[in-house]
Amino acid sequence: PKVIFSGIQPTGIPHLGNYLGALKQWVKLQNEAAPDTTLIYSLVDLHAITIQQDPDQLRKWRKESFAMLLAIGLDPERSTIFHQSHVPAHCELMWILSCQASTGYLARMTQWKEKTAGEKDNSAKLKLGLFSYPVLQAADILVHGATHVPVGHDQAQHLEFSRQIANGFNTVIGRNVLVAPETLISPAKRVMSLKDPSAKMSKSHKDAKSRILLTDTEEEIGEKIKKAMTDSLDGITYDPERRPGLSNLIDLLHYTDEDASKIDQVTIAKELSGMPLRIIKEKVATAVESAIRPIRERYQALVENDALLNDAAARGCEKATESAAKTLVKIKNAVGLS
Ligand code: AQP
Repeated sequence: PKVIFSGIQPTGIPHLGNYLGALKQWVKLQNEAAPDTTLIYSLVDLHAITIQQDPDQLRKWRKESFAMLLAIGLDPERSTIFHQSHVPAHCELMWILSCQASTGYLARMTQWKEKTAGEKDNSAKLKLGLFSYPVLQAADILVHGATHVPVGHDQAQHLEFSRQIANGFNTVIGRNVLVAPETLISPAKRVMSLKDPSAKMSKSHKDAKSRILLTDTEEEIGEKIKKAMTDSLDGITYDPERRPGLSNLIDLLHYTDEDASKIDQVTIAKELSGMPLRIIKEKVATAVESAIRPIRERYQALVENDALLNDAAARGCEKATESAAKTLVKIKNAVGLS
């Protein structure tokens, strides 16, 4: 049977990129899963602290992110939804895998290179946790024996690392203890920043207008899309290379509008040609608002309900602890720790 695992960092309210690139697919997988498929979704708070966080802010984000996972349609009875730090087996496996992981391989990770660019001569500032992040990510996946991991395009390289570490570990041990998971890349492309369409939409970017949060009001969505960066070329064409801002808006229409989802982006651009950009932006804003509205409304009710959130988190912790223990015992046994 399939075991599906994925995670999201509780580093802010999830944005449209997180939703279209990952969370929407989590819900679809849940709703279409065979009865014997296990679904495990984690709020990876230990990953969140690889960057300095304010403790009160992090506490708030953990709760809000949990509420958001329920608001998008995850069902805590069907799926295991939990805070990573509640299940110590993730860290235990991480240590065991760290003893196999190659530092050369980790140093070549794009995310490490990007996040540390400019700091190379200042090793006191380069943190071990950020460097070994992919090992913890591998542990998250492998400790549950995940067979399938749905992620956005930007995570493909880390997933390849998890596969390699699983295969490497099995080779050293001489038998298949760990499952090398398959990557399920989300059908949606990367959603780009509304302010700098060469960068992905991100929770941590300093300009809040660069992203649409799943809690944004209709007015906020309209305003952000109205101000989204496009270009001054004539006409409406779908050309992500030369016209990344406009193409990002066409992508958003494709992923959020019922009719536009049935045709490809080049055809959408043809249908829109002749319309003023202002009208196109209004169409995009309307489609995004109708995709987000039900989520926002459910979220508002859930985030107030501490009892429900605490119960769901406790239930998730219990189920995840049980799932992780099964693999951890086999691994400890394989390396001589039991
Ligand atoms: N812009 C994006 N387009 C499509 N998918 C995206 N994901 C993130 N940004 C986009 C996918 O969301 C899932 C959870 O991401 P994460 O919480 O691990 O954070 P991240 O990938 O580091 O991106 P964020 O949200 O922008 O956070 P910060 O700013 O803190 O780095 C992943 O499956 C990811 O692929």
